[in-house]
Amino acid sequence: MNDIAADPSHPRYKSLLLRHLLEQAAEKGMLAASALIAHGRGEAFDYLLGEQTTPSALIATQQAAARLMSAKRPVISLNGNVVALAGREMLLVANALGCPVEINIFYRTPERMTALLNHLEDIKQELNIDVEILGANPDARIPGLEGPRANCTNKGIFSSDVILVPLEDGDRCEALVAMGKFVIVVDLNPLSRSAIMGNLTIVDELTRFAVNLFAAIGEDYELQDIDNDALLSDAHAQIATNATKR
Ligand code: PTJ
Repeated sequence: MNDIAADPSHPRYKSLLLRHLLEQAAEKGMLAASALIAHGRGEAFDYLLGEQTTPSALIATQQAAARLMSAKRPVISLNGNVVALAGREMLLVANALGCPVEINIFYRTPERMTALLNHLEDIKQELNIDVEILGANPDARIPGLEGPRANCTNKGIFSSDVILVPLEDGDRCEALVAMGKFVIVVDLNPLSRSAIMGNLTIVDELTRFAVNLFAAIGEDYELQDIDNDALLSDAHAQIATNATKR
């Protein structure tokens, strides 16, 4: 690890650490070429949100936990950035829920799939947990999408009723909603198509969300009717307040 990323007293320590995790993942061949651009866009929105979980994002996270716990066939969809930044927490959540995770990447290559599977298997061994990792052998397709990004597994994404899709592409999010699934999105950009298309959108940084979600699993949060537009409006208002503060 470089010196700055290793120094917790640095004011930008958390941000540098996440960048460093992505650098390491890129070296292992886990990431899409545009992964760092996507992360940079997220960072920009996180600045505007104040780099902390808003009260409304925390409530949305607790609702995500309640939805996942009450689902018949929950699944967590993982892409390169998510595995790199929060693979460990996502596996812990899946273990607590007793559900599979599915690697479902936008820029699909066999080499990336292998690198991501190996990384998750290493975490599983380290944690000594038994979570099913799907995605290596897709046998179903998401209707309405072209090309490899439609690939999924019948056992996982295809037959799920509630799906957690952090940092999802807007088209695929829309296609999953059209399949009748309850789609939980995590995206720092409240203006993104995924954020708007999802049934429940958590506008928060992925690693903060992952810690909060794990803490909420097993708690007794009552399922509420979700007004996703109101959650997005809260995020817009937070950004507007922060942007006009100085
Ligand atoms: O691994 P792959 O092939 O599936 O590709 C993954 C990426 C993320 C590269 C791909 O899905 C992509 O290009 O995504 P987009 O369309 O750039 O969207 C990423 C969204 O995630 C943007 O709206 C960012 O604001 C948001 N984002 C980025 N980093 C974070 C984030 N949201 C929460 N936490 C983050 N750390």
